[in-house]
Amino acid sequence: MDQIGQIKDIVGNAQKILIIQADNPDGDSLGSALALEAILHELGKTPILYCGVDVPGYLRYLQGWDRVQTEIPHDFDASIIVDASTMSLLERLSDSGAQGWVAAKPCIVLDHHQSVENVVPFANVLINEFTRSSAGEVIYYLAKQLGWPIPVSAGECIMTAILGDTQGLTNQLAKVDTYRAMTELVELGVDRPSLEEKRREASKMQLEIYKYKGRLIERTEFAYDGKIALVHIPQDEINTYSPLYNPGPLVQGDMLQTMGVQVAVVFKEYTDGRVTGAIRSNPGYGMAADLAKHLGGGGHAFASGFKDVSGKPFNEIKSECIRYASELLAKIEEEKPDETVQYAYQTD
Ligand SMILES: [Mn+2]
Repeated sequence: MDQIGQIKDIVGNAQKILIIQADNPDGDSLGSALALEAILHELGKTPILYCGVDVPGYLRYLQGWDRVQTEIPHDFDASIIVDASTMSLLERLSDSGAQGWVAAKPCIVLDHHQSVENVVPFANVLINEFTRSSAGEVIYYLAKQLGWPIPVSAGECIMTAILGDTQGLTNQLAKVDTYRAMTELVELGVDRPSLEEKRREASKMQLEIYKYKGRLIERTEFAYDGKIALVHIPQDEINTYSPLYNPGPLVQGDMLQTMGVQVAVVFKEYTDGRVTGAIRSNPGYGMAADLAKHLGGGGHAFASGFKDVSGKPFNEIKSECIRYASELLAKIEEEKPDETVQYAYQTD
């Protein structure tokens, strides 16, 4: 049986379906989960939402976010993991001891990530379409293919998922099919301007966050001729500011908007020795996935992340990050046609 047939079978035979988000909930993962919830509800199923990590504040404008529970229920017939296919992002699930429950029931994975290691070993169906902009887009086309109903509420969540991963349809993840899905969602009745307004309202800064942003900008370091921008956030600032606003998105866009900068890295250093890095790169410099992979993580060409739990000192991790990012940038520049050389050649 093909994957579509298998999905039909698993969903058809299940009543209670657990929808699982990985430990890094973003607009795509929450949007995908809520969209699936609405679709499954229309199909007469009983969907249950789970994420091991609390839904971040900036996503709490999406109706239904408060139905996401942080505990795995033991009573369900099948599960669907959205926007992740690696066990590295499902640590809360394995730590909770409930992984066995999930593995014992049929499990579907719906993802779109480029480089994936440590793939979910118990998935019965694993769909990882890396040509899709987002898990939301995967779900949209899957629902169409399966003839599943897409209520407007699901459409809003799918649009939110797509806009999240494509940064408002501005990055190269947005392809023809992405725009097609957006068009059809508008036809369905989804009102993008009102979604945008809710998003902006939910992501407004408190005054102290605005001032903290200034401090982060002042502390930003530059390497490799100003092409790499880095900022370091220690534990006490994570404690103080993270509950109010995620420090990464606070400055990373501005870092990339600084002339010359092609890649921006926001490090978080925890007192237990953990170091995480959020990596973003500019168009033409799609090296984020490669850099993250080298540092033990993964993701997309323009947005990725890693987590180092080896206990290595922060400065070592940072140096290695700068070294490898410089190497990747040098490689990209080597492959680009050199306009100054051509110009010199023509005038000679
Ligand atoms: Mn995604």
